[in-house]
Amino acid sequence: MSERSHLRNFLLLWLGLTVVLEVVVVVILGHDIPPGSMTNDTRAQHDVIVTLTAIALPVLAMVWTYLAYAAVNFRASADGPLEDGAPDRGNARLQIAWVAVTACMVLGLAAYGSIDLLSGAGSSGVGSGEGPNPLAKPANAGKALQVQVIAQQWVWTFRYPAYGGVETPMLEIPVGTDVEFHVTSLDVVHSFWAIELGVKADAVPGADNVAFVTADRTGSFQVRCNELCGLWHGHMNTTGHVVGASVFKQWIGGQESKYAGVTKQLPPYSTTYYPQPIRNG
Ligand SMILES: [Cu+2]
Repeated sequence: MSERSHLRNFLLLWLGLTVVLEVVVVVILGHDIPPGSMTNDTRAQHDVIVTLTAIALPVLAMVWTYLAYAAVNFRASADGPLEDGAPDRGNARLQIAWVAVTACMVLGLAAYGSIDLLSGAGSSGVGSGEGPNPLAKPANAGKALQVQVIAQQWVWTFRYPAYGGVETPMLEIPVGTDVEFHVTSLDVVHSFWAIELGVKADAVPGADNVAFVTADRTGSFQVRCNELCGLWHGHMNTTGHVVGASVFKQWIGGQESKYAGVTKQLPPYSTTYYPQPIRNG
């Protein structure tokens, strides 16, 4: 077979596999690609992951197709070794095409990411901790419900400054409301990962790490520590809930009265806490 027919066959197989993969992975399974669609942050992350997957599939298909095509066609047989093709050294057309296509992909992705970052359109920082002064905020950030996430070896507690500074081991947030997490730690570095909310923010002692989220529907979500933080790191899990506004009001009222005695003993609400050794230092 001539080089030209090999090239044509390879391109046809590559195109075919790419179409099949794009249909199966992006069109049919795309909806189920994590992290789901519970919040504005997960929707933004989902769109990015699907886009990146769609771009990566042709590259994957090319590698797979070439490997399979070469294994089948370019192998020695019982009749003797296979005649090798001409070396591609100095093939300017191939080199230019290779550099141009990969450069377009990389620069295109850089533009896509930069535009999304600069416009901040609906992404609100896509769930990452942005430090004490977030650049990407929701439109009504001033009215967001503040929830302080306090990490320590090896439990999570959540403080609601708008409700008398009550601190509870449970995390509930109201649906359809902008929530402003203030993530911090009392001892070592942890990471607050609310999986189905699409929120992941480092919890650092003495730091106030802000992450926004707005949940679109009610349901539960997992909270895990995502930074190795000691012996029981793997045990640092809890389940949070997104609930209706009236359920939230009732719940937080219950927490306020349940923990009223404890709340009085707590240090005043602060966006940062310093562990004892640092204070002593
Ligand atoms: Cu931890």
